[in-house]
Amino acid sequence: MKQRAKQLLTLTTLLLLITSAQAGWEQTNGPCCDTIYCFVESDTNLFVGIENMGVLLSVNGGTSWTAVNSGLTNTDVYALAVSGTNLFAGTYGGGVFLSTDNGTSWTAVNNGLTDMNVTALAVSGTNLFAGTWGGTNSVFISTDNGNSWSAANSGIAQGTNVNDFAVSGTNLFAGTWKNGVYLSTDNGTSWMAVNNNLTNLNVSSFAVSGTSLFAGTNGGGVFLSTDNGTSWSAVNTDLTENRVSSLALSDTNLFAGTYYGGVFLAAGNGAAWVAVNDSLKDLIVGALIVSDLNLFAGTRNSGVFRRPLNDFPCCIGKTGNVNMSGIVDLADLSALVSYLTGGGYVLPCLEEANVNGIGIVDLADLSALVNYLTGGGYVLPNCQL
Ligand SMILES: [Ca+2]
Ligand SMILES: [Ca+2]
Repeated sequence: MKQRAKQLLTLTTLLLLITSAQAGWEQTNGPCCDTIYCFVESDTNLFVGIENMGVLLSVNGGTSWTAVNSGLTNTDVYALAVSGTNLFAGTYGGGVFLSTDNGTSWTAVNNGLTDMNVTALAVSGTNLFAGTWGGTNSVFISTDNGNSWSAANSGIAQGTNVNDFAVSGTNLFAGTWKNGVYLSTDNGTSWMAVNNNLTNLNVSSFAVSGTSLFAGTNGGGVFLSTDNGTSWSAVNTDLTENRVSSLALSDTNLFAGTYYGGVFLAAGNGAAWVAVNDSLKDLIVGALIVSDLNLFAGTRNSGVFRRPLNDFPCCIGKTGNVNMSGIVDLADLSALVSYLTGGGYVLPCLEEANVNGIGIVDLADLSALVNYLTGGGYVLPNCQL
C-alpha cells in the first residue's frame, strides 16, 4: 500500500508539473490598469505605451516594468517606434517625443507638426512617418529624426484618421478609420486608396510577412492581400470576434488581438483561427508584440500578459501540412521524406508532421501522406491537442 501511495504521489506531482508547464498566459508585474495601445522593442529593451501612463520599459523580457516618463509632458501614448538609437513616442495631444537614451528622458519634436494627436508612427529607411487623428493632414514625414515635419498626405481624404502603418519594402501602407488602406510607393509623396474587396474600412492594424500583408479591422476581422493591397480577401475562418485591434506574426503563426475576444491564432499562413486565451484574465486586447521567445498582449484593464511562443499549438485543423505552408501537397511529402531520411529538413511543427496522429513521426506517417496525395482515400485526422 505504501508503494502504491508513493506511486500516486509521483503521478500527482508529474501531473502538476505538466499542468504548470502549460499555464498559458502569465500576467506580468507591471503596467496596470489603463488601455495599452502599443509595444516596441529595441535590442533587449521592451517598451509599452499606455493611456495616461506614458511609457514603461522592461529590460528583462517583461518580468518587471519601470515607468520612463521624464520630459514626457503628455502621457497618452498611442504609438512607439524605433530608429537606430532613437525612440519615438506618439501622444494624443502632445505630438511626438524623442528619447535617445532608452526612455530615460524625452524631448518634444513637433516643429511643423500641425496635428498633435499622433496615433501611428513608422520608420522606413531614414524617413519617419506620423499618422494623426482628428486633424486635417493625416500623415506627416520627417527626414531628420523628428527635428522637422511636413505634411505628406497627397491623395488622402482630408480629415482621415490613421490607426497604423505598415512598411513592406518600398511600399508604405496607412490603415485608417473609415477610409480603409492607403498605399504610397514614393515615401509618402502621394497616396492612393487600395480597398478592393476590403469590406470593412476601419483598419486598426497590419502585419507583414514576405509578400503577404494582413490587415486587422474593427468589425470585419482580418483581411489578406498578396498583391500590395490591389485586392483583399477575408481570412476569418472560425474567428469568433471580428473587432481586431492588433496583429503579430511569429514565423507562420499569425496572432490577432481583439476587443472582448482575447487573442486568436491562425497557424500556418491563414489556417482556421483558434482562441488561445488560457489564463488570459482580460479579453480586451489593445496591442500585441512578439519579442524574443514570447508573445505579449497588452490589455485594457489588467496590464501586460506574456506567453511563451512554444506554448501555442502549431497544428490546427487537419494534420499533414508538414511544411506549414500552403495546402497539403507534394512539397509536404518532400519535406517529410527529407526529415525521415536524415536529409536535414527541420519540422516547423511536430504535431503537423504526425500525419496519422498516432505515436511519433515515422514511416507510417509517410504512408498515410502518400495515400492521401495519390487519392488512396486516406482521411487526414484532426490535430491531437
Ligand atoms: Ca504544405
Ligand atoms: Ca505517426
